[in-house]
Amino acid sequence: VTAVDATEAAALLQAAREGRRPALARLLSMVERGGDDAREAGTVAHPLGGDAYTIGLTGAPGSGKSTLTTALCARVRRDGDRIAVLAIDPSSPFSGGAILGDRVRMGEHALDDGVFIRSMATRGHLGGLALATPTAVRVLDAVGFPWVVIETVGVGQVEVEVAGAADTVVVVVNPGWGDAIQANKAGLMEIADVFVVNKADRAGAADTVRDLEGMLSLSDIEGPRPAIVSTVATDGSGVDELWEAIADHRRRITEDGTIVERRRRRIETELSELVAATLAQRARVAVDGAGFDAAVGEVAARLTDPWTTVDRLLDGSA
Ligand SMILES: Nc1nc2c(ncn2[C@@H]2O[C@H](COP(=O)(O)OP(=O)(O)OP(=O)(O)O)[C@@H](O)[C@H]2O)c(=O)[nH]1
Ligand SMILES: [Mg+2]
Repeated sequence: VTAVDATEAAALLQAAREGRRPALARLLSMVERGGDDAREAGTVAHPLGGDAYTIGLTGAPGSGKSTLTTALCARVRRDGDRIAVLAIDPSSPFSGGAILGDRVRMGEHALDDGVFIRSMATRGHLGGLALATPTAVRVLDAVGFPWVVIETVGVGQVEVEVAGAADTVVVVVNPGWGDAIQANKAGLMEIADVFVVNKADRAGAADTVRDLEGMLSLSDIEGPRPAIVSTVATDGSGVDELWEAIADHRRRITEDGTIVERRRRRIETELSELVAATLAQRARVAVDGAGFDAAVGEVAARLTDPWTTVDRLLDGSA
């Protein structure tokens, strides 16, 4: 893979803005690779963004997130708006199963220029998902998608954080004893702006709604209560209501101004993470791989402490 320079990134972005999908796909691959490539893509995109509205969609594996997202795409297309979907780190990124599954499920939109769907897997490099996602959104924003859905599995701290860093956060649960409790444990209660009880064609949906209401009334989360919507994603039931709930939330945070605060906090988190990743990278470069390993060995052997070592690593990196 060859590095892409700033002129090339700008040319790719221009082409993507003119509707050329291969150019957009290449930009997102740059973001996935991280490092300098991600920086080039993000740098050209950043000044052109700011108009996209982001929806985070998270929940247990198999709860119907992708099916719901497909239904939401259809809903958005009825209004004539364009929509992009980032399916982050699908459960089995390398088997091809999840990605292929997403394609098949989202197949009804495959020929629609107004819908762009992309799976992203960024495990293993510095900053990973937490850094790649905001920059991928930046690119889609700059390309002119007014709606961007970020789908993550609601398991694992980073996945929950990534979906939680959206303008409206939708948490998907299913009927069944304990699903709401699991969502609570995974930290999804705190981030939800809208709850969806999907697979409402199965027994127990009303009980799950009650569980959620009960938990919400016991919680000490500030601000208005999240809406709870029941859906059957496979036949589209409840999807209009879900879209209404998202639109209501958007109206509310726009009117009371909290959207500005949300977006600022997001940038704050991103900057902290970027500083940490940049410093970690510099420290490693300053001492080369063997030097870093040697530093690890010295701390492990208690020849020195971690703080002194960090000072030394960063001193050499200025
Ligand atoms: N009965 C029923 N099945 C559903 C419903 N929504 C989705 N499914 C099915 O549930 C399965 C999982 O759906 P997905 O949309 O792939 O779920 P997901 O949450 O995106 O899954 P991961 O991305 O793998 O975590 C599929 O077989 C869907 O057809 C629903 O409302 N009712
Ligand atoms: Mg999915």
